[in-house]
Amino acid sequence: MPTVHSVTYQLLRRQGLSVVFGNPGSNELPFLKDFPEDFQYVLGLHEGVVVGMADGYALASGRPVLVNLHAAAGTGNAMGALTNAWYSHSPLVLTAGQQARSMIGVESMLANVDAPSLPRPLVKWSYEPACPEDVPRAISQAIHMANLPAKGPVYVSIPHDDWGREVAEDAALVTRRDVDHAGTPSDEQLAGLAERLNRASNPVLVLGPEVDAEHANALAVDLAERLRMPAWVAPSASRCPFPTRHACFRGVLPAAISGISGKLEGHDLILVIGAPVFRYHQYAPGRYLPEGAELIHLTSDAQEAARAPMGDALVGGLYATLNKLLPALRQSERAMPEPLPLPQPVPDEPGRLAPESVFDALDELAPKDAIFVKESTSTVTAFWQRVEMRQPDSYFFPAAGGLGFGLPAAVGVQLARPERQVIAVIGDGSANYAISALWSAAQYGVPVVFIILRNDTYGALRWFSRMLDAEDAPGLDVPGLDFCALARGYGVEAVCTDTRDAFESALRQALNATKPMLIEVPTTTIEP
Ligand code: TPP
Repeated sequence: MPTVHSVTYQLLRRQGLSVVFGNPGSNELPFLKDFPEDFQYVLGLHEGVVVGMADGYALASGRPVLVNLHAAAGTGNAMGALTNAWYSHSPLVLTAGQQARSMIGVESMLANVDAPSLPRPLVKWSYEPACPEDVPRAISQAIHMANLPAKGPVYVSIPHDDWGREVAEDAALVTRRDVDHAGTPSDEQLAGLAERLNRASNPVLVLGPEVDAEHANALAVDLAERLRMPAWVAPSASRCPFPTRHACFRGVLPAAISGISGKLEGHDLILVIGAPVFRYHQYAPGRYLPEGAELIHLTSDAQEAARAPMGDALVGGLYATLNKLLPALRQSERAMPEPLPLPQPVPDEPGRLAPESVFDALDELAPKDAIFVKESTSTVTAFWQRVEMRQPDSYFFPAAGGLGFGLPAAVGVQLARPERQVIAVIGDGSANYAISALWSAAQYGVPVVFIILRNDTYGALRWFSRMLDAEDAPGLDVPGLDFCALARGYGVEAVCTDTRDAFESALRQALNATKPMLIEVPTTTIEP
């Protein structure tokens, strides 16, 4: 007779979830027992690292990924990382081991009391099967829920005495299911959309992470060229949806209400694709839209569409929608936007590089298809200005701003995309939240180049402290960290470089290496 264990592994294999990111405890051992040889277990030393690695893997592969956490304590440790996975629409299938069924009620050690409530509201669906026989079906439901638009994390709690239970032959039917999404706008909806775009005299495009996730970047370029309109990246960018040296590219919009309407002043139609409207951050109230502008929002996320405070929305598959829309658009005769000027070099200081100088070196030396995982909050603008990104999946930044994403996500992205070099650019503040990801990189031989920008401070918070008139706030500096020592402690080779020449030569060496390397760079502070 098949068991919960055998049918579940059959299901995971059939659905392509054969890489398991986890950190085990006793509740999880019956699931991990007889771990099949065609599966890979990737151990993270903290659940924030486990979810961060899985998040990177899911974002870079576009596929659901299995995570195995330890009961309530493990789930709790994972929650910070889940904020990013939730906002990046990462299809994570989180499972957590539960106490044996008969021991949950008495709240024995490791009982996850009210398990389905624990990860809410950072999951799309959360469940503990009512009986052992329902476990494979529940995991199947979790996989399909995670992967249907809008994608996102889901959670299943599984009592550890369920795995050995026998199930009926028909339980295996669940392993052979395909559940697909098919949603494009109707011909009338498309004609209406095309009419509004064709009629606009000065339209502007705002692109979000879903464009990159759907690999609709080239369609976005066609659209910008067809209507000869500037293309902005939506605020709080977690991915790069548009080639950054294209003439239409304008950069990332500021994450403030007044800042956005200021930048979009003069446009009569704002077309937002694959982003929330909008993901604000700084409190700078003002008008949502510039005078005379209307806004149209295309997204696959019904919640994003419904919660926007302005504009009309069309909910559907972005790739399919753009593909059908483009032939209905007239070629505009407006002048093409002028390309942005390239920024000037910035001089280094003795013993400290300017972050701009680090980015210029990266732009020159990194492979043209490198993938950047970025988590240095004060250098976001400088990075987008200086490092050219051309292809889909070239940039990942924590989608909820939750630090501790960068180091582990870089490991997960590199595992998912071994054919492209991953370069992690991480601040010295950010690096500490999930530093043990270095151990996973070393143990699994994942050749990420880690660059730590050491400005000895929480740079972005220093800037915020001036904005919020709180410059005397304590706890904003992080002196005395030695990342080379930390990296070596976790088994990663490391070097500290304080001149541009030394950095370039370390970078060349790291790019040629077949194992991870960390480069610590003392840097000056800059404005975000
Ligand atoms: N804790 C978490 C988990 N996430 C956060 N975003 C913060 C705290 C608040 N925070 C935002 S930016 C920042 C902090 C602590 C500073 C990050 O410093 P660093 O990585 O050195 O980058 P820099 O701003 O100096 O470029």
